[in-house]
Amino acid sequence: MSQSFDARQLRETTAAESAPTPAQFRQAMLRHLQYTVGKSPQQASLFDWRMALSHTVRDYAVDPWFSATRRTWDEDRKRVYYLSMEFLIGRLLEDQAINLGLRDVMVQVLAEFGLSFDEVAEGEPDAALGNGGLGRLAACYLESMATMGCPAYGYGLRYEHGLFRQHFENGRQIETPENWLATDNPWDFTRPEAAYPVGFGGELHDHDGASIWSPRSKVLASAHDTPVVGYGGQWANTLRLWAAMPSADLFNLDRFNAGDFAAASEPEALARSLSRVLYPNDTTEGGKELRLSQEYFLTSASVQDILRRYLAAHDDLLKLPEFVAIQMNDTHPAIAGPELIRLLVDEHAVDFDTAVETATSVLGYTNHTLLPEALERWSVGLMRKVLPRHLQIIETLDTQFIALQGQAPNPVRLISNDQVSMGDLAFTTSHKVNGVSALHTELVSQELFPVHNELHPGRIVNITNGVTPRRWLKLANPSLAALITDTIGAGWESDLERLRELEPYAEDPAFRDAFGRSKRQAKEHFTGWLAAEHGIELPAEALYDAQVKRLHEYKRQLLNILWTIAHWQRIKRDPQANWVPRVKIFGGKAAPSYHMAKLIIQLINDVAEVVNNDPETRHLLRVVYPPNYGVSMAEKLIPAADLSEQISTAGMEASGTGNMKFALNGALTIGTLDGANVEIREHVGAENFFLFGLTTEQVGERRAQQGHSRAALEASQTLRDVLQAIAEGTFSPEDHHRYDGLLETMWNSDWFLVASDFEDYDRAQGEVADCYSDPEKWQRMAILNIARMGYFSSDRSIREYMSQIWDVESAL
Ligand code: 26W
Repeated sequence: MSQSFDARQLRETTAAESAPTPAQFRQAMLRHLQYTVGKSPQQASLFDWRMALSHTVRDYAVDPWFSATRRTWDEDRKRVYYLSMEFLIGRLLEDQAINLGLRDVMVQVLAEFGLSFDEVAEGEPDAALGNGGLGRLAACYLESMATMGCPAYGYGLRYEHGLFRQHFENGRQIETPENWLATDNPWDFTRPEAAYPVGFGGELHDHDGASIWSPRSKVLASAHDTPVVGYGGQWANTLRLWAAMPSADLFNLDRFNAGDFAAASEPEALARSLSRVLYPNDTTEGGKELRLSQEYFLTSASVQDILRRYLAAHDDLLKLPEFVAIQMNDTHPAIAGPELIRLLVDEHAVDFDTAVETATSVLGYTNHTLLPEALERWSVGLMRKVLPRHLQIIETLDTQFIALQGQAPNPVRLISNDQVSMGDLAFTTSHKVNGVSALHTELVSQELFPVHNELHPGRIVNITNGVTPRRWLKLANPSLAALITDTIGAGWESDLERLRELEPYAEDPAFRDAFGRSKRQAKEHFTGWLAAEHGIELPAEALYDAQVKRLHEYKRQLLNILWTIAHWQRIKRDPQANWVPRVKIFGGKAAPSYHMAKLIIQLINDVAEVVNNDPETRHLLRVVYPPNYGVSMAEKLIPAADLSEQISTAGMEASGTGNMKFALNGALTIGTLDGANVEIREHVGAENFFLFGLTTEQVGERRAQQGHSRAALEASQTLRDVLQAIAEGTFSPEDHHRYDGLLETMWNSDWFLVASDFEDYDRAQGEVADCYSDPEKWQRMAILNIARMGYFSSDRSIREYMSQIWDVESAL
């Protein structure tokens, strides 16, 4: 591509039309193998081939990237900036290839060299720059914004080490550092010219009424860009990840000459740690100074970059809201409000109130959790130490917010009990606040921000989560995707509501058979990988029952494993009965400091050890827990599942997105009326969903009942037998008291109502087995689930953000 090539010409061509011929693709790939990787086909390793392939696919990503960037400038379009401490991206090669219409030619050309795409692609490390739901949602949303032609940037941190690797020793989770950057990342474009100093600590000086902040240390934020191509290759956006760089001119010579060597080299130390590692907690904020510094580093570098880009084409900062929308992915970048106000006031002489108004019109805040321990509250002392100027601004915003509440007896404060509430701050400095499912948004308005909601009616809106059908169906489940395209034609990939056209085929035996075959194919693909990677052999003919998500008590993996023990005990009592063979699949990491979650992991592995080696039952029941669950494992596991476990205590799972991925791949859901389960059940039909458990209201009532857990246990012989077996050391013969703490909690507190929901869960699992014993009925329900999941595309979610919050038009 000669530099003089004008990207605009590209706009007309669709990905398909611009797809190269096998000959062109082969020539381009061999060129990269030789000149970029420096290997001949004879010498090339799988790694070399993957590098050559990635660079070849990348070339095709650059053109839509250039043209999108140019068009956005030329047409002075409004841009969306998605600020997130996490982007759980996974692998990029196949995803980008699919969106560029290159997968088929790629697979074909590789085959000519005797290479299978899967073995080449399997070498790519996951970019695991996130913990779970929030991080993966950000990745799905980036891909959907590009597919929708929404001009956007994702801003995040380029952690050297993503989420830890998990392995088990004697059933216990062991964490080891993740090292995705150990080998070249072909999707990374370094942008040394996009670098910004970020200040930390220091003092404030008053200078004729203006507050001057002189930071104690500064660290350079340097940009690394990754193109995010939309489906169809018509548009591509940028994911800009900041890396902390110690830079000479930030070395504090004065402090050094003053003999304060520690302070002098502080920037170095800080720089080395700021983008070193992702915090592995996904529900407890922990109040660590480095975490706050990471959040500010991300936010300040991003807001500086946003203002630089804006001022390159505009000079009136008060018009910022017409051209810039910033979305805060939870409170983690909530310092963006004070940072934007600081820059407008301190560096652009805008008066305070106008700066507040401008910032509020630019910012949006998405809340992803109601868990009290996950709501960030930074101590005033720490905020003053790290960000003295921002604390000053927050104090002023606090005063204004109190004034807004008039004579209210005890007004809500941004600062209370010597802590800054980042949720209240984010709400106050945003023009729109959204929850991530209808039920969750209701609770956000009623439980989390009732006063704010009163004061700012209409500020809270709901935008139910979604998932990208490109990665989670077209990429992860090629046989089902092909069946769908053969049946209703192509196009559903970017218009998922078209799946509705599958409904009549639920009544078509031929289609049901074809669906059955694609499910079996997905199972063989998963079990093949499981055997090769973990030496675990699974029976193909069984109900694959999966619960894969982060380990947390509210997600109730405990309820699942306790039921599994009860099921095992039942089979042992009556082995001749006509049991549906079942494989219980677990997957998920626990935050390293979350001991109860780690104990539940150990219990699952201890039960697996006994059940899988029980000659009486192992042909009817297996428990598998492949370690290191993440995006790439999910892509293999989810298409293979028959049953999706979404069993959280009602009112505690904000939305869930795994629930959507399973249903989209034809798994039926057993679940509570929690998060997006409620809407999934509404869309797929109550008759195609296995519902159980207390509702959110009933949870509140039951928790208020003294001794509710003991009462529930006394009412369930089945559950008591399970706890008895655990207490007797059946699953921990070498340590009978291993689960005493867990049993004690079950009998005396059970905040997550595992005992109260056990019998109803058991009832629902019985219905699952009965239904699965009628394959025709099951397949009909599964096909109707797929057909009615169109709403849960992240394209629909993004369309709602564009119209309800960002006020941005598609450029396509
Ligand atoms: C400060 C530590 C921390 C880190 C991450 C606290 C909280 C988080 C996230 C908000 C946790 C998270 O991932 N929440 C999940 O977000 C998903 C996307 O909206 C939802 O589908 C899940 O229900 C929610 O648990």
